[in-house]
Amino acid sequence: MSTERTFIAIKPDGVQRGLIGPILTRFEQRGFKLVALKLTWANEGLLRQHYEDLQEKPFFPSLLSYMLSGPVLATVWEGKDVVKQGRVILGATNPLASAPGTIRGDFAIDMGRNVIHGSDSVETANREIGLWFKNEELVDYKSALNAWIY
Ligand code: 3AN
Repeated sequence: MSTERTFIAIKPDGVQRGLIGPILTRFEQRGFKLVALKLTWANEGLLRQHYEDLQEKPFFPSLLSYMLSGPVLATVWEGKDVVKQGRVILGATNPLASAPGTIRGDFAIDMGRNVIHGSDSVETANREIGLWFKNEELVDYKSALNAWIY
């Protein structure tokens, strides 16, 4: 069984808008296993590391202040192809290109308030999980549901 993992974060707008429940439900219903979850107010140092590839972009200051504006729900999910599937569940970065049925396609209008983050590759996922979680926060358990999903 796949132990691929991805990092999914509900951004401050998603938390404030009460979208935690509906978003977690989509990952659970798809069959992915939750292995870590915490509500946390990120600091600038963490966000600069998280978005290190975007530091030179003109929108970086507004991205930083958006991500610092409230708590974020940080999660880790496990399962087959979860990195790619997670990106499909999220929808495109620009909500204009996000299909209805995706999280951004259903809940977002503006690229600067696009509700959710998901890792874009297995390598990025491992890096992001390491940034946001300590090893002991990743919970090791057997999901009884897995026998019905794989
Ligand atoms: P994604 O979150 O879909 O992986 P990235 O990593 O390219 O997209 O961008 C990270 C975040 O930066 C996006 N989620 C969005 O909030 C913001 N962002 C990306 N591109 C733009 C842009 N052109 N204008 C404003 N914000 C942007």
